[in-house]
Amino acid sequence: MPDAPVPANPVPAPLVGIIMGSQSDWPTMRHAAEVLDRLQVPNEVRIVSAHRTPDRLAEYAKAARPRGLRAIIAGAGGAAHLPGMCAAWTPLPVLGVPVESHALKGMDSLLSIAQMPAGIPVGTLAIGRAGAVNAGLLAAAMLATTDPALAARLDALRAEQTAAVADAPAADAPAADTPATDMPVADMPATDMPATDMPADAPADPAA
Ligand code: RP5
Repeated sequence: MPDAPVPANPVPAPLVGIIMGSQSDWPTMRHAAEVLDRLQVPNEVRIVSAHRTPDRLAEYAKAARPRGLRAIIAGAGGAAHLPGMCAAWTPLPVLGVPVESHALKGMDSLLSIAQMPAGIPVGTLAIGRAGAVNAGLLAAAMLATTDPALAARLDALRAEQTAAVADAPAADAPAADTPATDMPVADMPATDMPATDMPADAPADPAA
């Protein structure tokens, strides 16, 4: 009996799970996925709401470590209980990204995620895009402690970032929403390895 054909480019199992409470969080959380893709860290994205889909959250978080995930990035806005509830269901490190809310500009999200009572930690990042980018970088740095190739890619990314900083400001530079010192992840060349596992229940790309 002939052997089953081996796929030419098998999709690597995800190591980082990116979850968010709502489709409306995706414009923020996509930055975490982009950083992980750039660093060739296999990742997956899901909408998992602590209050609208509580059973989905419990199932996702409890299965995360047995499935091989090594860290979870959870983004939410407003009451923002998703990261804390996720951390309650899994021993994996959970990184929380406060999504900017309309009512309180993300201060509600930030305080809700940061102020976990002692015993169940959530590593809290900055509000919005900066937090999502840094959550991706931090998850990668955690994995890089046991992955020298990934550590080298992280070093290269930092060197690239350093090299992109001009000595002096350009007088005619256009005003930008994104500070020039922010990591230009969106401008970076895509890797030839699509790391993101984007299933049917993943957030839709608003640009698509
Ligand atoms: C949270 O409520 C989500 O994380 C989102 O940031 C916020 C608003 O959700 P939508 O009403 O836009 O779905 O659960």
